Amino acid sequence: MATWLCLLVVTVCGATTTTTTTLPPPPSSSCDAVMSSFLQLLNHLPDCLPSLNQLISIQSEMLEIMRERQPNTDEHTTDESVRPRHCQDLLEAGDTGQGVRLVYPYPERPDQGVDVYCDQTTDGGGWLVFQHRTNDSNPRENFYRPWAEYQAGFGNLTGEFWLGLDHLHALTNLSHQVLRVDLADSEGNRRWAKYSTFAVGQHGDNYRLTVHGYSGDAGDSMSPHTGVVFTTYDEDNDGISGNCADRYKGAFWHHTSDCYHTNPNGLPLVGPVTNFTGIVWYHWKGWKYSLKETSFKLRPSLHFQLYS
Ligand SMILES: *[C@@H]1O[C@H](CO)[C@@H](O)[C@H](O)[C@H]1NC(C)=O
Ligand SMILES: *[C@@H]1O[C@H](CO)[C@@H](O)[C@H](O)[C@H]1NC(C)=O
Ligand SMILES: *[C@@H]1O[C@H](CO)[C@@H](O)[C@H](O)[C@H]1NC(C)=O
Ligand SMILES: *[C@@H]1O[C@H](CO)[C@@H](O)[C@H](O)[C@H]1NC(C)=O
Ligand SMILES: [Ca+2]
Repeated sequence: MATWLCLLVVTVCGATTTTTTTLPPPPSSSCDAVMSSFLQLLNHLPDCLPSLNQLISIQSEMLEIMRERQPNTDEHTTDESVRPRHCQDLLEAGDTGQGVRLVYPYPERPDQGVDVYCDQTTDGGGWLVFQHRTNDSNPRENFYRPWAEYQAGFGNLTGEFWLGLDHLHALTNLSHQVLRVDLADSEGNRRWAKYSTFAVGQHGDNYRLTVHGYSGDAGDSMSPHTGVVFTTYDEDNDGISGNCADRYKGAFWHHTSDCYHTNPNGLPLVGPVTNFTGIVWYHWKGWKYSLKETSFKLRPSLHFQLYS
């Protein structure tokens, strides 16, 4: 105890006071030497006191800061370091509301906010919706759009929309993400698919898709698309002769075997159709059925990364 106190006094006085010019040398390992240093130091204690007070106040400030850094205690702060990066951050900060929210997914541009749609009710919440089709929209949004618009995003966040490939890359590059797809047919049936890994590459690599780890009841129509890049009617990256996005009227990560197993950005047809241009999830309804609703959403797979 005495040794500890002695070391503390030496540290504090040595580090922060300039008035004590006659400090003894650092205590040796011998207990006697330590004790004698301590006794000498007692003479300097009045000089030490302001420093000790300073130390104590610094310590309590640090404790305060550490408390503030704990999750869930800093709800409505505008501190840059705790700005929400996606919908899961908002949920953990206590914002359980469904709807449009501002998030900051660009670490290199911390002030760039992006409006997104948060789904805080499905499957535990925390989902950031990046694609939505529904025939409740009147009129239907046009999804037959060029490359530049698929990069930047389009549509109405409270109706039908595509969030945009640049935002998707930023969001999936922050940390590992899970993909969830919710589907509805015109008879009122609903199905879902979830993928434990989902990432969208950078612009220079044409937003290459990584998706695997299926679970759900809709069937796995997404993992056949893993490893391929994005194609629109005016930007053909699909690796087959002809353009899949033009042929099937839907921009997507088209693959080289049959173009697609899901075509969520296809024409807004509803129900059974005679061609292959609809909003398709092959493993549920086959090629010739256009879904009434689709919703693609992402969420961090490791929640502890949120406050790293
Ligand atoms: C977006 O969609 C909602 C719901 O369909 C509608 O109320 C709103 O007016 C739309 N906003 C725009 C700008 O079209
Ligand atoms: C983010 O992107 C960089 C460069 O493209 C890559 O090296 C890194 O693995 C990505 N991180 C995640 C979590 O996807
Ligand atoms: C949506 O599709 C259903 C058929 O499943 C149809 O009855 C309904 O009128 C459509 N709604 C709109 C707004 O077009
Ligand atoms: C596909 O069929 C639907 C009707 O089922 C029609 O509206 C659409 O124009 C057709 N698309 C093409 C490319 O033929
Ligand atoms: Ca091609």
